Amino acid sequence: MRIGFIAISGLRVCDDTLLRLGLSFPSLAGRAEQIEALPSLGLLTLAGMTPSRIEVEYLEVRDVDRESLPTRFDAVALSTLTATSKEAYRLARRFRAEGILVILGGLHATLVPEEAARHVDCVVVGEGEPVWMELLRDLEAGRLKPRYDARGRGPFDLARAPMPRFELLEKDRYPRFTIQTQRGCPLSCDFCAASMRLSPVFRNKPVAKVVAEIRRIKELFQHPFIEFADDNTFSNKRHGRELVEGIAGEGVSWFTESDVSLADDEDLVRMMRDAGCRQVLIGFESPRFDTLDGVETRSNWKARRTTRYLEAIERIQKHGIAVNGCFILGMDGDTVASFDDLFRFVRDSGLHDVQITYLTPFPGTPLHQRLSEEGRLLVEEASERCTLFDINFEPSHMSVGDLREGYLKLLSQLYSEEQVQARRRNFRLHLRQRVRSARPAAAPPAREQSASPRPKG
Ligand code: B12
Repeated sequence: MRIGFIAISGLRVCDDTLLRLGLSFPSLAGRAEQIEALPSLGLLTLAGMTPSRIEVEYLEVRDVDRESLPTRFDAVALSTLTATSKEAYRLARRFRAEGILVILGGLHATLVPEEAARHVDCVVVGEGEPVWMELLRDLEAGRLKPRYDARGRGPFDLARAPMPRFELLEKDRYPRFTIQTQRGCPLSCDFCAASMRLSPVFRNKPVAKVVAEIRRIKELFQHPFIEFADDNTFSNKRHGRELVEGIAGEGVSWFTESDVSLADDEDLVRMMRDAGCRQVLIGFESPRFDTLDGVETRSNWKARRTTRYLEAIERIQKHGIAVNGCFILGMDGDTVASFDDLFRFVRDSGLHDVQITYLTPFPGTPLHQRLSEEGRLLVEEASERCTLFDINFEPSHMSVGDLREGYLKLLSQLYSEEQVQARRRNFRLHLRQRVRSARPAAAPPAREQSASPRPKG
């Protein structure tokens, strides 16, 4: 039996103007280049769970319509996100035409399994691990089922997480590697289409397993930079400390995502820096309480934190960890004044990096359901527009045109050389102050010493 683990690679933006504009900014183009090459950890993880009697390969397809199709597999495991789901369906049709079984999984298949089932032989809903061994047995026995739903089996225990098959990756192709240290999120934002949709329960992976994965990557690749494929690495501070203590000795540089409560624990932030953390991405979403009011559905947590955003950014960056602040434009509380408000906030916050995206109604989320019920989706089935950089809904206090123009203008302002240099200069100041404050106070020159009376005895 031979299985191909196939990921659809590359970033996606439908709006050509935005794409061209975005790529015209060196700092944005640089970031895009760094991240778009990230491999599919989901597929490498399932490959790691696949018994050695089954031959496995990991491949990436960028152009699903034109690239030649590897036909040496009995079955392919396809992973897809909403933005590339239609491409995945076209790719599935090509494999099936060759008599190759297509198994589809991932966030989009989990969010809309009925739609996915129309295009493939088998859909896996939820996390892959809880059903993968059963699926393989069925596959080998020629009785693959059309659907395997992991959600009814409870959250996968990350203490049983397999070692992802990093060795399947092509050498020298990946500037960065992803490792996952947790799944789920204690928060519940109505727009979120990330890991909490696979299984809402927040869980941490044992630190020893994370360290083992880092060591595996170090064995295979020179000076790897690690991106934690987490939604909220440090929402559990106690585990966060254990994690940082565990990876401190590994000598790797890393990046992760966490919520703003990270700033509540400066000791942890200091430990993170010493353990190689270079940047954290924080979903601030909006600096305005009114705009965020009700978005986090459990305790309105994000809205209630807006007043402490500036202090939080300072508390993290002063320890030498760059903050990449993420903001969403087009939420119901936003008006045409929100663009300039955000520009001023970012400028005055000292943020080292910033990412702005459009509110995106991913199918299967409460936001999508609400906007659909309100008749505010522009095109119901436009999954290809779920890129975070394309508009697929009617904003409440401005037109689609206002939102797009405001976004493009803000992007040009935020990524102007002047603003990028200002952010970098400000952050370098932090680094210098940090080095200075870390340096032990110099002893007064000898001459002076004689002036002070010698201590007794
Ligand atoms: C790393 C990452 C990337 C990487 C790698 C993507 C990849 N192929 O995995 C890169 C940088 C390439 C990327 C690109 C994009 N990303 Co991205 N990315 C992430 C991130 C940070 C982590 C994903 C991850 O590695 N998770 C860990 C693994 C273990 O989980 P998993 O992939 O879900 O796999 C599990 C299950 O889903 C399932 N499974 C997955 N695949 C399969 C396949 C089979 C056959 C089976 C049985 C099971 C299965 O089993 C796995 C184990 O349980 C997430 C945020 C998040 N935390 O989810 C955003 C995220 C997934 N990205 C997102 C988006 C929008 C994009 C882009 C569209 C952005 C753009 N405009 O270009 C592109 C699309 C790229 C593409 N070609 O599809 C959204 C997707 C939302 C959605 N529902 O579609 C997320 C959730 C971020 C967000 N804030 O909303 N991304």
